[in-house]
Amino acid sequence: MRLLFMGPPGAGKGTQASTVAERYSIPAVSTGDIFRANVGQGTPLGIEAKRYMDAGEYVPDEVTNLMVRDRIAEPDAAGGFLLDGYPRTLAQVEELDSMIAATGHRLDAVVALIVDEEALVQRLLLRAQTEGRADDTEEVIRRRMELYAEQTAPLLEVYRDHGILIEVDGMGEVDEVTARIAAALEKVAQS
Ligand code: B4P
Repeated sequence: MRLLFMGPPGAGKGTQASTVAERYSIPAVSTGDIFRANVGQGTPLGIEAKRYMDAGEYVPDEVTNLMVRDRIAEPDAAGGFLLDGYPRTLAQVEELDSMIAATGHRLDAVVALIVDEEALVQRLLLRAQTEGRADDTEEVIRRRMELYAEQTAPLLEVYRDHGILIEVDGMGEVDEVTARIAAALEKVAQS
């Protein structure tokens, strides 16, 4: 399976990705996690990414695309992968299309998690108390939402036109959302 998880900040992408990836025995690749790991290790990529992430801005496409290209070329992704938080811009969509086409495969499904804006802000403010992420302040959260609406939400239409978009209600308990995603993907696996 080659899957994408999309949705605004706090929609539950990272929360759900690991469970779903385990179910299909594919790696869950989160661009946000890779950036954070690099920030933590103080690598040149981390130093560059941190400037953007702390402000709630997207890391430039050329940096992000190269990182994803390298990651999905690794042997564990040969049989499939779940990308969480990528693509986020039209340039990333185009780049991903060419990466996948070069391997002779195609995307199986794009799962979009739908959650009310106020619930998103509350989830992220709660996470701020437990994890202390630099980009989980209310001001930065609002900027991330704005950027999502401007640059990423329109991408859903691209995947809808390709007939591979699955919209899932992301409200409610984590387990309930997991069950909804599993039911939707089961249909894809059977088709
Ligand atoms: P991400 O790490 O992708 O951050 P995110 O959008 O907040 O999603 P995340 O996966 O962490 O949170 P989730 O919704 O699961 O990106 C961070 C930054 O990295 C971006 O702002 C950008 O700067 C950069 N970046 C990443 N990818 C990029 C790209 N492709 N291009 C350019 N820049 C990029 O969960 C949020 C919280 O909600 C958690 O605390 C969770 O416990 C809680 N939660 C989840 N489901 C819940 C539920 N059902 N009920 C209650 N709480 C729930």
